[in-house]
Amino acid sequence: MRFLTAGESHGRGLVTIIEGFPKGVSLSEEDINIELSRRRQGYGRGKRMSIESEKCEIYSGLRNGKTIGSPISIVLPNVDWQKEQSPIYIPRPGHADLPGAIKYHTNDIRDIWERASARETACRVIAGAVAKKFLKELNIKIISFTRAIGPIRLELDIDIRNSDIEKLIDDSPVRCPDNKTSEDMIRIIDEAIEKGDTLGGIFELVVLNIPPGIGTYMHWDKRLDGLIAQAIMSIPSVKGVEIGSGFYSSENFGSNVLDIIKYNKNHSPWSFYRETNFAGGIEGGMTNGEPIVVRGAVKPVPTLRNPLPSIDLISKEETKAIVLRSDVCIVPSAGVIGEAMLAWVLADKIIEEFGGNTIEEIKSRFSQYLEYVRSL
Ligand code: EPS
Repeated sequence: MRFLTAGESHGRGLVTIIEGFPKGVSLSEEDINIELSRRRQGYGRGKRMSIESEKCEIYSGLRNGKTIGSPISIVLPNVDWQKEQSPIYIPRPGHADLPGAIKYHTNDIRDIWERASARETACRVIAGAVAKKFLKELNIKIISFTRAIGPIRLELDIDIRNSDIEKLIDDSPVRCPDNKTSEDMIRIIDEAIEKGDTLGGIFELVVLNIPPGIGTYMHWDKRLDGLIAQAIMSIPSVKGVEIGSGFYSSENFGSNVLDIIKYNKNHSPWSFYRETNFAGGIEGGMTNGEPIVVRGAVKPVPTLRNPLPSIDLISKEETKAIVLRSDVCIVPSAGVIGEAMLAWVLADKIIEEFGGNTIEEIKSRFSQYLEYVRSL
């Protein structure tokens, strides 16, 4: 499978084209709009998000509410479409502005600004919403939450299998399942708002019900951990990706952080299991049957209301970066985008490994494999 996105932040709209998606999966505009509205929320988003309606239109690839195997094209109109766009000559530190202007031989950074905008991540969420419909058929679920905003970090261990967790995450304006930490996170975002500054943080993704053996140790470009890292790192503003307790493990003895293998015929969902999950559910580029855990480190948004020093590309004089409306913190939205990218990678890998053009074929091969794993 692959997906392609097109569109600029203040252009007419965004287009997503999905190729290679199996036939027979039910899909509606509403399924996608729910995910789009999750991306739009989050304490710290700017005014733009209240302007956009985030209602997509499916143009092709569906018949009677089910995919038909042909390319799926989805349009998301921009309410804030601006026909006339003035040139911009002052790049923001941390954005694509300057390297993009040099690359495209221009002093006017408008074209770069418009395409490098995080508006494009709405397309990721659209593709991810479609991938999630596929994963749902296989009972695979992805949950995300905010682990940190700036220096405020959720230190508790989260039992993601607890069914109350999702409600706690959804009820928190910063998508953090602990009330006290949520309040502290909101307080530090308020501090950034007051100072005209911005904040980054860490989102965490957890995949449940994924069997062992998805992915491969055979080739560097097919390893699941590598594919996940690329997909998460490709989200604008993500500057670090961690699988499981990657950085913590690097500071410890192997005997403390390698997940001991256990066996119990009655253990659910599989007889081979681990009591710890430092590996984040991946060993040798493959799932090991434990939940997949991935973290994305997000840098602070580059558009500051209290702008940083920069250089005017025409005069080459020192000046201040341009001040425009901006998000202050996008970490809660980045978690939703991370879910989408992870859903895409997993759906793609499963389709590659279990083959077939229709959901029925894939499901039947997948359940045969589950039966085998459960019989061990
Ligand atoms: C963005 C700047 C802001 C954000 C935008 C990304 O938009 P605007 O310049 O229109 O105020 O809100 O994010 C989105 C539009 C979105 O859908 O997430 C930027 O410069 O990257």
